[in-house]
Parts: sequence; C-alpha cells; structure tokens
Amino acid sequence: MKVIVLGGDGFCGWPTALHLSNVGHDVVIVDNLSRRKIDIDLEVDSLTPISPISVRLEAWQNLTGKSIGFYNIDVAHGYRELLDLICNEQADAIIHFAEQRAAPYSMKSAKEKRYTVDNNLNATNNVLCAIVESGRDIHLAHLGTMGVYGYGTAGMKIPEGYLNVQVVTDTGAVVEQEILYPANPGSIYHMTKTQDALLFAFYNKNDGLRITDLHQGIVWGTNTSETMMDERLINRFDYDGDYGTVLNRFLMQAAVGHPLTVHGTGGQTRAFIHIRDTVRCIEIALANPPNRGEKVKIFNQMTETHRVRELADLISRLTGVEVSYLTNPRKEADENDLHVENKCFLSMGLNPTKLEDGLLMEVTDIAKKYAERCDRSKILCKSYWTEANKPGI
Ligand code: NAD
Ligand code: USQ
Repeated sequence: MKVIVLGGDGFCGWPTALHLSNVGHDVVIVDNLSRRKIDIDLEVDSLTPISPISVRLEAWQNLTGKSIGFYNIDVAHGYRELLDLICNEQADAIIHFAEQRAAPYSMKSAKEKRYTVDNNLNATNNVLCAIVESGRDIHLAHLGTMGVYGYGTAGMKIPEGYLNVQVVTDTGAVVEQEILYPANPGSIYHMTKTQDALLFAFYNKNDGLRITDLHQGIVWGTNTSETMMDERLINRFDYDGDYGTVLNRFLMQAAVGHPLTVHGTGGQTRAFIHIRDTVRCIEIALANPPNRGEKVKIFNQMTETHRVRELADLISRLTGVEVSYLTNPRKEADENDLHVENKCFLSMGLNPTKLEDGLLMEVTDIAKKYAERCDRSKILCKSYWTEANKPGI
C-alpha cells in the first residue's frame, strides 16, 4: 500500500514508518518538525541523540535499499499542500500521529492550551476534509488515547469505543441504543482527542469515510527491531516533565540515580503498551480496514494496566533507586481502578509484549548509555492543572 504517515518524525510515528517500510509498504512521511521545535523552546532534548530527518531517511535507504519520502507540511494549516500530496501520491492509507500529545504541555498556560486545540483539531479536520475532497477511498488510522474514556470504571471493562445503553422513554418503554462511550478527558490534550472522535463519527456518517481510531495507552520502551539497526535510526526518548511519560521517566530516573517522581499517592492506574506493539498494532489495523459504510472502528490499543506506585516499587526493587512522593501537579483521582477490553487486537493476531524485568532493564540500559545527555533540572513536572495544584516537586 501507499501509506502516508502524518507525524512520522515523532516517537510513535518514526518506528511505525520504518516498520511499514520494512514489511513492504510504500511510505511517505509528513511532519512539520514542530516537536523538535518545542524541544528547543523548552530547552530540553531527547535523551537519545536523534538524527535530523534527512540523516534518518538516508541511513534507512543505505541500510535497506528502501526509500521513504518526506514532506515538511503543517497538517493543521497547510490544507492545500496536504490535499495535493494525497492526490499526487495516490495514497491508499493515512496514519495520523500529527498532534501535540503531551498533557502537561497542554496545561502549561493559555498559550499552550490554545496551540494544542488549534493544532490538533485543525490537523484532524484538515485530513478528513482532504480525504473527502481527494475523492479517494483512503483508510484513515488515527492515534487516539485511552484518556478519552477517563480512567474510572463503572464496575465493567471499558469497551472498545461503543457502549450499549438502555434509555427509558416518556412512555416508560425501554429503548436500546449504541452510543460512543461517554468522553471524560483529564487535560486539554485529552479533550482534543475526544473532539477528534466526534469529527470521525461525523465524516464517517456524512461522507462514508473509512476510519479506525486507536485508543492507545501510555507507550513505553524506545527501540524496535528497525530503530536498533543503526544509531542514526534511534528513536526519541522523552524524559522531561512535560513530554516524558511515566514508565520511561522512572526507568531513566533509575538510570541516572534520581528518586522516582511519583505524583501524589501514586494510586493512578493506567494502561500501557510497548512501542514494539504500537507498530505491530498499526500494521494489523492497516490490514483490517473497515468496509465502506461501516461505522468507525475503535480499538483499545493497550496490553496491560498498572498502578503508578506499583511500577515505582518494582523499578526501585530492580535498581535500588528510592521512590519519592511529590505534590500532584494534576487534577486527577488519587486512586482509580482500570479494566479495559482489548479483544480486537488480540483476535487479529497481536502477541502482547508484557512488562517484564528483562525489557525494563533494556530501557534502563539505553538510558544509562545516554545518561550524560540528561539535564536533571528538566526532570520534575512543573506544569500544573489549576491554581489549586502545585508543581510536582
Ligand atoms: P510526538 O510528539 O513524538 O510525535 C508527533 C509528531 O507529529 C511530531 O513529530 C510532530 O512534529 C508532528 N506534528 C505535530 N503537529 C503537526 C502538524 N500540525 N503538522 C505536521 N506534523 C505535526 O508524539 P508521539 O508520542 O509519537 O504520539 C503520536 C500520536 O500518538 C499522538 O497523536 C498521541 O496522541 C498518540 N499517543 C501517544 C502515546 C505516547 O505514550 N507517546 C500514547 C497514546 C497515544
Ligand atoms: N505520573 C507520575 N510521575 C511522573 C509522571 C507521571 O506519577 O513522573 C503520573 C501522572 O500523574 C498520571 C500518570 O502518571 O497519573 C500518567 O502520566 P503520563 O504523563 O505517563 O501519561 P499521560 O499524561 O496520560 O499521557 C501519555 C501520553 C499521551 C497519551 C496518554 C495515554 O503523553 O499522548 O495519550 O499517555 S493514556 O494515559 O492512556 O490516556
């Protein structure tokens, strides 16, 4: 297939682009490199030394003989360029990673809130509009988040996108309905993903677009078999208080001897997936598109759930680093249970990579290798949700 990967220079997009190219798809990356620019603004850098996009692509071509195209387009504001690209490249599928994805960054101040809403909603609407205008029967796979559901449960597993409900009408009759699972975002970033879901439902109903929305958990790990082929292909590893996610942060903190930064009681339970499974899930989703006229396919892209303080305890036991309990900068439940349905990917052949000691230590080893690149002053999370919250220090 000809596959356009929007956001293909990012943490999930880059290994996905390499994997799809490796398994034989013809891949084109679109990215405006905004993530690299945000690093410059925040005065942080990936822990791993990521190469410029041109070096990455040249290395891939030299190592494998396969070429990946690249276009620097702002998907949120370069509508005409995006449309021309989709038509010229005769795309069969588009994978959409091109959004601002950090919850703490999205809550920093009015500037970042407005940027996140503008960027994410316009990017998604532009892609959908351009698919319609191109007239091509393109399958769109979008990376959404488990956070669209909130992280609570009503004593049931969170289903894959849709919920069957019974409504009591004025006459007392009971009517069965299938609805989108109620949205319950916990940050401006997560809120944009709930809005994306409505855009998908609308364009699917109105224009018959074929769409898969992947509600992904927190991605951990850094390497895939493709990114390990050469240091020029290395994936990014965010560790700072805005973009670093919890498990990779803890592993990196253990590697540099920094106390593990648990927010509040650490009672938050979240869903996780290893980066190797992210790329595999996208390959599976591409191979199993919805039919024309079928409703939006929604898959929960996660393989396990863990409580934050239990992860900290596990890493502390493995590495000897201490755990510190910090003020929680977020407005979130102190404790939550989370049970998630993930039958779709399992039934389509995903063999989950579970969190186990060996894999945890592999990430710690990578973090140790590049430990001298860590700026310890950037580790704590200083963005906070409301004036009633405080930085995570
Ligand atoms: P990332 O920030 O590393 O990558 C996103 C890429 O998109 C960056 O390279 C950025 O430059 C590009 N981009 C952003 N806005 C753009 C625009 N307007 N035009 C063109 N390019 C643009 O993020 P990631 O971790 O790779 O996440 C990718 C997607 O997966 C996001 O949508 C995110 O919501 C979702 N996701 C990520 C995680 C995770 O733990 N990393 C978990 C669940 C879901
Ligand atoms: N946390 C800590 N200590 C830290 C960092 C985080 O205790 O040092 C806690 C947070 O308070 C939160 C939990 O860990 O309760 C998860 O935080 P996170 O930053 O790892 O994840 P989150 O903000 O939810 O966002 C990440 C990605 C986002 C994706 C989401 C999937 O950045 O793109 O959508 O994970 S999910 O969480 O399933 O919604």
